[in-house]
Amino acid sequence: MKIERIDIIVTCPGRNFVTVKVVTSDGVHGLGDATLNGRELAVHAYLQEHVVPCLIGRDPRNIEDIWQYLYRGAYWRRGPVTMTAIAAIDMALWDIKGKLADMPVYQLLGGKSRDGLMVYGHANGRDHAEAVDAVLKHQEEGYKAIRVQSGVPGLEKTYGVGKTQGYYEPAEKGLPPEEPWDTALYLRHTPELFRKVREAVGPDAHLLHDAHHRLTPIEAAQLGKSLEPYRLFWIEDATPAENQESFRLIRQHTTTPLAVGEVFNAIWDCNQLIREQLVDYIRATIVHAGGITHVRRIADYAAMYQVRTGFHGATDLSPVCMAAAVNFGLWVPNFGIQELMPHSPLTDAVFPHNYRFEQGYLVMDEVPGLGVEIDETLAAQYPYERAYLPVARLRDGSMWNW
Ligand code: KDG
Ligand code: MG
Repeated sequence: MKIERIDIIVTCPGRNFVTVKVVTSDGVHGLGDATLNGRELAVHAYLQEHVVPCLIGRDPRNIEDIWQYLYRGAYWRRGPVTMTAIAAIDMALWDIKGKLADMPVYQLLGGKSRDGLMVYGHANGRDHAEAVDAVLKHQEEGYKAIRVQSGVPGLEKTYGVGKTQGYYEPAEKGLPPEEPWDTALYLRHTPELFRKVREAVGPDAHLLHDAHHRLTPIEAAQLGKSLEPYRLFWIEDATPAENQESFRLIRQHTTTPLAVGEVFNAIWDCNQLIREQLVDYIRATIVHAGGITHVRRIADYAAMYQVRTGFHGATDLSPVCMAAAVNFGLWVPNFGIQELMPHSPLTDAVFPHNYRFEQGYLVMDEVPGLGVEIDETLAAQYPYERAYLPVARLRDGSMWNW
């Protein structure tokens, strides 16, 4: 059996997605997500120019060898563009293997460890009252775990607060919008937000919060400490993790659990964080961290240190990635939680999939492969549109982490 053709499909049903379709000489095909928010066409070019020509004629069943070929063989290792391209091919090959075996990918990984993946939804509001309402609405919908983000008085825009309720999409068409940021205001208002939310939801709901890389380590420590009375499930991306050691300082000051890694692309990005147990949840995800083959290594390594998974699942991760995450999460022994930002109905129509939300969990049936397809005719009606994530600036105009 040989890889006969690889198509790279770019579509924008409301937001951009890049999808790889690997077609074999046996007529079986597999899909992989290759979407890198705001840098979509860089991955497209990497695949088109540097990956696809090398794979035609290879045996698609040799997933490990193809992974090593693309990683070691590039000489230039790691980086989000490379690892997203590798991930897309890897996902598609697992999809093919599942279809060949007539089994879901979770069966190939070792079978089910659980019936469903507990997910967290995104409650947000322009102010605390709106955020509390959104949390209660999520509870009614069956969510057991809810991430809470609120507007901060004095800041015209805040990370995580959508233009419309129920759907959050940070990327905007055109060039990157600029947003102001003020750490002092945020640190003052966030404990009050969680005091109100905990009071409204009662003791059972799992509450999460994303600091989105905005804080220095000592500020993150202050936030963690101030949120301890409200028993958060985690604080996410408390500080940028290029310097993995910086999490030690946060850890020394707070027992609020920590999650990090949605921008990681290799096991090396989390090596020290896991080994020194500086975090509780690792968010490196299938599309941006080298696919199922590599994320499995990260999860196994994390399991040795009682670090659990908490994969990224924002709207820029396509239903193809979500299908892979559901298969992975059904198997992985050290599963923690899965992020779920539902896609728009149009995106769901472009990518018909088997996974679904039931009573706070993501579940899927025993279908072959990843359990996701692409409607290419519909996808073709929505061509690529340039879009970027915003950038952040402090009050004095300095660039900050968005
Ligand atoms: O592309 C960036 C988004 O995926 C990111 O801003 C979303 O932080 C995010 C999250 O936790 O979902
Ligand atoms: Mg995040």
